[in-house]
Amino acid sequence: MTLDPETFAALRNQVRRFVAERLVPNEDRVEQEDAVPAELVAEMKDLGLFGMSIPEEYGGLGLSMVEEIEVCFEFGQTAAAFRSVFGTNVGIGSQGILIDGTEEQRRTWLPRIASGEAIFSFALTEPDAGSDAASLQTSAVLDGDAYVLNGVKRYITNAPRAHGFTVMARTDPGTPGAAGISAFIVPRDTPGVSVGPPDRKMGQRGTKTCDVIFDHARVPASNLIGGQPGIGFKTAMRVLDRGRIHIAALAAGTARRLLRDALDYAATRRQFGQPILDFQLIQAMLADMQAELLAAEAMVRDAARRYDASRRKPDPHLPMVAAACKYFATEMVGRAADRAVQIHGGAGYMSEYKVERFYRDVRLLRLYEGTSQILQLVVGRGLKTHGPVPAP
Ligand code: COS
Repeated sequence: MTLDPETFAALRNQVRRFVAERLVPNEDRVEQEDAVPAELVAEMKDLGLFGMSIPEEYGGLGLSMVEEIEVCFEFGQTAAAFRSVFGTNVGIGSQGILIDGTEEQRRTWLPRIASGEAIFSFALTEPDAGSDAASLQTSAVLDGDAYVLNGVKRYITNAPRAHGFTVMARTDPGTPGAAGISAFIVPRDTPGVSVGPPDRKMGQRGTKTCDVIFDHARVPASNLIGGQPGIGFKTAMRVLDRGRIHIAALAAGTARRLLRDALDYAATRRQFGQPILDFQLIQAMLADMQAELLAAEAMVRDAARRYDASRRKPDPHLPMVAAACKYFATEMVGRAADRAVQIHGGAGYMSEYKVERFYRDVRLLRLYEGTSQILQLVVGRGLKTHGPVPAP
């Protein structure tokens, strides 16, 4: 789905104003309180952000990927916690249901996810299954008309406030690896489902992650995503292909903010009798930030176009495109944050300057939804199987 250009331009301008006028001024508050203020969450719901990727027929805004990444570019320009409030609803929490769910599952869950009434999380990672997702051990055993889930999921974003989870679990203990895995919709109020204490993290204050524990949790068999066991790993991988483009856009957005902050600082900070912006070694760092930012934005836009096209005609190169895009953009924003701190000098190490916070916040982008090394592997394997990604 794509909005008409005028409607989308209006939405993007609204988001841009919301970020500049409502979110940026509240960044310090989020850092201090380790929470996103409730009134801002309500405003995000009113803007329709929780359902931006969900088709209109299920109550969402129905943005295409090409449109969604433009919203991500805007949200990247403020503290990561704001996007995280609705990030799992838009991405990894809902997309399994949309991509592979039955029509009944979509109609039951997507409208609540789109409105923000239900917060949904994606539960794949376990204590002993991170990058090697296909080795997950959470079990789901069929017992009459229900599956009984047992296991622990780790570092699950938005789990402390979630109303439901898409959970990958092993339905066939005799089949190791990906083929024995199925995906389920698990409401938080299912007896036997509990969450651990919030994790303490390096950065991204205001975002929430924790363990999710399944102790003989009975889930109706009708909550098996797609109604078919054994396809859950592929569902998870498709969800992550999409999520990786979304995260890449976020990384590019944050690099834009870092460039702005570094440029402003360099223009006002004076040393040796002149603004440090006049020094060529400072200009070189800014030029590298600018060049790499332009490359990442172009790459994300290309990946999003390919994603939308792949919805109409499957593209075997898409996992490589998504992986390469997240790999480049998230590594790029790591370099951008490092340069921004360097340009700030000693001030860049101090908490009152925003670059110190972004430096910690962006570190996560190279880890979640596929580490840089797993993404290299996806591209490398793809090259062996499918050859290079064709030119656009
Ligand atoms: N789309 C559709 N199907 C996919 C796919 C994709 N993007 N990627 C893999 N598959 C399919 C494969 O085609 C294979 O199917 P067949 O057995 O029918 O051929 C199956 O899934 C298993 O794939 P593969 O053999 O590549 O699995 P591996 O165990 O080797 O793992 C990696 C592949 C490492 C790439 C995967 O485990 C991964 O992405 N790990 C990172 C997990 C992650 O990002 N975690 C973050 C959690 S969210 S914060």
